[in-house]
Amino acid sequence: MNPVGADAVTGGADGWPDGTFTNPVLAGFHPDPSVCRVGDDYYLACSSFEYFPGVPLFHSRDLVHWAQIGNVLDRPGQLTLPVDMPSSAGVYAPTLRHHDGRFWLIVTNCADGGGTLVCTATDPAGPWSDPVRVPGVDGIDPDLAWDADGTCWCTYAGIAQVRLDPETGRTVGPVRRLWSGAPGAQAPEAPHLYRIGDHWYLLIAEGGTERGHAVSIARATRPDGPYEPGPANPILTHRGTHRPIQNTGHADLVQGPDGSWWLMLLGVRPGGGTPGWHVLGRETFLAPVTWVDGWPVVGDLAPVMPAPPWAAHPVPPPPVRDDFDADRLHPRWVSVRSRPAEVWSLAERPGWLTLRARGASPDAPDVTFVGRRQQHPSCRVRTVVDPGDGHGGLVVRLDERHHYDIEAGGGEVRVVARIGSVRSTLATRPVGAGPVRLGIEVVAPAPGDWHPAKEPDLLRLGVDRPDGTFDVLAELDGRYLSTEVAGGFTGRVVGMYAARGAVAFDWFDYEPR
Ligand code: 6LW
Repeated sequence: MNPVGADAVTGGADGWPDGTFTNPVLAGFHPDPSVCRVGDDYYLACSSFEYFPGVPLFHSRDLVHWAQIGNVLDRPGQLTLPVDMPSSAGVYAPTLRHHDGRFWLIVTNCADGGGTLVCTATDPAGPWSDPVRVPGVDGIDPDLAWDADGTCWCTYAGIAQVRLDPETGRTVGPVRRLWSGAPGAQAPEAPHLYRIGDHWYLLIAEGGTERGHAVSIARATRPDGPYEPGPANPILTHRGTHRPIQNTGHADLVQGPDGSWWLMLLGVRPGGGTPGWHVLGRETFLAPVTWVDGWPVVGDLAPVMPAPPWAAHPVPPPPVRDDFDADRLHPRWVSVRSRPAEVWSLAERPGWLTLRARGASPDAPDVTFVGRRQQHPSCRVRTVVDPGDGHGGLVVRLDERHHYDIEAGGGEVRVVARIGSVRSTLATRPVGAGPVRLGIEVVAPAPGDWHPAKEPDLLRLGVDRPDGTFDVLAELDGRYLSTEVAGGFTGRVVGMYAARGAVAFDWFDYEPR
């Protein structure tokens, strides 16, 4: 199968509304996508940083519609994220590949001396193996590629490369520098190596994961080089443009069901005035690739894209409500650093999620928290919380130092904002004993409603009154829960927490608006 020279991808086919699809294909904090194809099925993994379980794993039949089927690192024995690790440390960019009947995932845990780890699975939904450590790979963004004689090459940020026995984690021979991208560009990283036609192609990101981010390519006739840079690097960047998708980089190549080529990459959608704030983290986008004279050329990347020439395989959207009636949490629910069995239960009060406080607020690195990624610019979140003798509620968090909370306990509901070193209680409302309906509404501004200091969005935190109206206790500027303010590599996560005692939640609604 030598796809070099395949035609441009145009036109629509079955099941695509208006002959288009929408980018991002995986909205919200899903950065550093790595994708592999097995027959008609595609699998995708991304970074997870301080969240447990780590490395969410998705399945698709059409590269556009993805459903989460698990997490690679979902047992404490596979992933230690110590309480003193900083946010945005932890689990960095994975590479997911299928080789010799097994799925292989190589990834870096930047916390706890974990370093480079390899896990394998026969079923990508799990269970995944305990990690094999790779002490000889001392860098982020490891990639795995096998040549025809079965030699495994591990290529990582730098761009460096070493041969590897992935079964044992032992490296073989010296580490060699392969390429450093454009002269003077920062952070050559995110390498992926592919055998395509007569060449080995080395795809990298450079320029840093911020507005200067770019994708470049080089090729060689052997996996270990020497590498010849592409004639038109970078092959993708949105730097210096007004395009709504920015920071484009960290990409992986994949072939569609018709043999055409596609790039899955990260990008962000900044909002508000200048300099622009992105609040949903780095998201996963899909762009078409054609080949010209043996080099990949990336097509237009936009929020609305021409449908690919194969049938759509939509997946049902996740239900608005999780009523906590199942005996396990869906893989989309994440916690901060760890989720030991003693801090949460679906059985203690059947039909409710019970959380038991460790850290005394969302400021604490060991806060007992169960949440999900905010995936839509505008959305509506609701829960019923029974604080009992404790305190707990809803939080939208970027990290420990940047979050907005609405908390019930002690006969009242209060809204607390933490922005850097400033922490303030903004409103309180007396409520009776027993369960309370708490809510958060995130409202992105209407298009055209712009001024230079305009906020990217507004967050309204409040209480549902018995008559069904939403009593807003505080309306807050969303920029303080953005990456440009908080820093780091993640995005917004919204969920439930316990700050004191045992707090129970009857259900949780997340509804795109
Ligand atoms: C990742 C690097 C990057 O390891 O950001 O955007 C780092 N790319 O490749 C953290 O996601």
